[in-house]
Amino acid sequence: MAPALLAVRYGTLVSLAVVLLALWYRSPVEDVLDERLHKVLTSLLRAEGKVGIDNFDKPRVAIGFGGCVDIVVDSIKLLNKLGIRPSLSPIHHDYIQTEEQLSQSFSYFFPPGAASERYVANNTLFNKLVDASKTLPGNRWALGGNAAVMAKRLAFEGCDVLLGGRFSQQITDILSEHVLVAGKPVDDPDIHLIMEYPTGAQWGEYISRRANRYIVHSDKHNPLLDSMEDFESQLQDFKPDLLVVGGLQMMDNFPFQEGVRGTRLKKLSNLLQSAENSTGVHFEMASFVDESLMNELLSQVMPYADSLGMNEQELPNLLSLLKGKNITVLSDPNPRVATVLDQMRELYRLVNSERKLPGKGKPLTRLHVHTLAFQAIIVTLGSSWKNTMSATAKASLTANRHVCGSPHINPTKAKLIMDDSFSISRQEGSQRISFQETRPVSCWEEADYEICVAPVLVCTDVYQTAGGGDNISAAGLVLQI
Ligand SMILES: *[C@@H]1O[C@H](CO)[C@@H](O)[C@H](O)[C@H]1NC(C)=O
Ligand SMILES: *[C@@H]1O[C@H](CO)[C@@H](O)[C@H](O)[C@H]1NC(C)=O
Ligand SMILES: *[C@@H]1O[C@H](CO)[C@@H](O)[C@H](O)[C@H]1NC(C)=O
Ligand SMILES: CC(=O)N[C@H]1CO[C@H](CO)[C@@H](O)[C@@H]1O
Repeated sequence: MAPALLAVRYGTLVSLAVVLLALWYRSPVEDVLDERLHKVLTSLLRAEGKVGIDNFDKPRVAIGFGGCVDIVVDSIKLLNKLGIRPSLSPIHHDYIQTEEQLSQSFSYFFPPGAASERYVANNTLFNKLVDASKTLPGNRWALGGNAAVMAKRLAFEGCDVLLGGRFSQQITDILSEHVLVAGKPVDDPDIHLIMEYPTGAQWGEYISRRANRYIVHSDKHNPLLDSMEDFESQLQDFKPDLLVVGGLQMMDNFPFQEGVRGTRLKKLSNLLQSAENSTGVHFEMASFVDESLMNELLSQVMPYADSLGMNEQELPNLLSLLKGKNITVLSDPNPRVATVLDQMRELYRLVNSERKLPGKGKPLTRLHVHTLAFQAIIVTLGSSWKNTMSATAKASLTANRHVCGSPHINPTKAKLIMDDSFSISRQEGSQRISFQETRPVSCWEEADYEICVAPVLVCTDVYQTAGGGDNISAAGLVLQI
């Protein structure tokens, strides 16, 4: 027998032995779970594939504002390198000025695994953090910022995209291959430091309950929305089907000169109000803690959005503020479906009853909430948003693709954490929907809207959590325009 053939034969025998061994070690329970996962994945892919993008009449999306370069590091390695110790008194700070405050703030968000983003009002400290990150093994650089990430995702999904933001010449050149950039290049682009951690990471006594990130930045361009003028001047010619606003959390706790923030938001408000009726407006929420900023957004920006996107932290925060209560800094990072749906209904109702009044903006017709375990979208019946079921499936698949860092979903790196059935409300006697593997997206109608809920195949081998919401929201929007 030729040696090559022998080698092949031998190889086959070895792999057969490996397969047999693997089978030997597998428990029947695992097999059932795997089969379930496979079915859910196949069904979600089918639901996603039901509708596509028309390549001859691509959706046109304009997105503001800003962008940055992200430096992504392992948070614990970075803190250890700088000798920043866990704090025994976890405290939430609106912004960060000292290493001690950073430690207290990180100690507050890390154990529950809640996403958080803070302004650093100390250049020395911020530069020290970034310099240490640059030499930390395993660090990587990426294009960041809500608007830029959403722009990239929408372009990738086949849309024509106009992006308002200021980047270095090099990044502008790279971006320009896919999206039209409105905003002059800058020499010193804003940097965001993304401190990631996996589930079960340990820092002193603290252990993270889920994978997430803590972001710090010290932006100079983004808070001023300084690409707005260039963006506005190109908007008329671009004629978008959809106008997306995100990245406004960069204004949170930024030391503006008296009156500047108000002036910029007023300008943005006028821009949104002058959008054509046929242009949908989507506002992507973020981690806001500055109550006066949030109130300004509530009066200047949100009323002119047809659609809102947010995560499980941002939803209760916005709701609380709308009900005249305090900002909620930290909420349950793993809420149940019933809880989130109740909050979504309440938000939808509150916003729309307010907007019915003359001069209070347009009706809210779409609300997308992304959580770790599931995606939920509410769309007003008869509105122009299409394909809600497929959009929810796509959002769910994108969550896995993003966090695992791969467009191909590997079922061995995924798990379902949503229960076998869920109650559609916390109200007693509410209907329960049991989750069908072959039809994982559940959609039903209530009042004047449709709700769709899809489970997420949660990625168990985390590559990156930051930017997840943006990628997911963008993926949800793309099939609905
Ligand atoms: C800013 O950070 C540096 C480095 O941690 C620190 O030495 C300095 O005291 C901080 N400044 C203020 C005003 O807190
Ligand atoms: C847009 O809608 C508003 C309010 O419904 C209406 O007054 C206005 O005429 C519309 N504009 C166009 C160009 O259709
Ligand atoms: C909640 O509101 C009260 C009164 O307006 C204020 O004193 C308090 O600091 C607020 N708490 C938080 C966490 O913002
Ligand atoms: C952080 C980030 O940008 N993640 C992904 C979002 O989607 C784009 C476009 O598909 C990917 O290239 C990014 O890796």
